[in-house]
Amino acid sequence: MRKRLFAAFLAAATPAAWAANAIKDPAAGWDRLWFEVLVDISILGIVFALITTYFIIRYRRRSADEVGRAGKLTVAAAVGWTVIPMFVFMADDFFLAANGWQLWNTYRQPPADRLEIKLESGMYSWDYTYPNGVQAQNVLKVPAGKPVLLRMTSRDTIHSHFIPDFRVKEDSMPGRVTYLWFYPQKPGEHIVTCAEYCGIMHSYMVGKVVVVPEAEFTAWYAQEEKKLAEAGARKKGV
Ligand SMILES: [Cu+2]
Repeated sequence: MRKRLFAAFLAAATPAAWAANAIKDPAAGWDRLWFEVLVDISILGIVFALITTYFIIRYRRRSADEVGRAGKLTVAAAVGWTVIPMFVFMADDFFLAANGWQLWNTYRQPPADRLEIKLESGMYSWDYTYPNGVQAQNVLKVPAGKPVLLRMTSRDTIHSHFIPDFRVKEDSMPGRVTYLWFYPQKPGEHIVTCAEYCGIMHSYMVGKVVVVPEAEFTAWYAQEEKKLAEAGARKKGV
């Protein structure tokens, strides 16, 4: 565990490695950034707590009738005590913000080799359309090992497609096409939920991403395509 944390910390310390990883897997990038936030606020918190503790002990009242005799701070000292801690905080804030910005920009350039699926959200369901025309509601089946991009819009109000396990969330709204992408690496199920209050049934607007081995996906995909073609032919009366 400690080894893994240390490895994550080292990876976080090199922005180039960070950006390269983010392209492969945005979730890992966001996790690393969050880890960095935790490390930074812990260090800052401990440093400030130690300084405060030292002052409390050093300048404590030693007898009941002791009167303080602190001299007045010079202007330079007063400014120093205000500005230096402020810059320590701000430097870290800017550092984290810059890393977040870099990660976001990298994330907004999805890999070319991807499965692109259309999503129309509506009160209260997620309606997916695969490149071959196959449609699915609330359950998005995808192959393991391939980045998946959702091109999203909405037929009624603003929804937000949130997949916590993949650390991605993006609004879908009428009259506009937005996107998000994620990288499912191994088979499993991941919850999808609406993260934008969209009406009284908002909390029931859940679905899931089902990641299956590539061969299983390919077979399912072809079978669904065949069913779709057959249904189309029946409609035409062929
Ligand atoms: Cu919704």
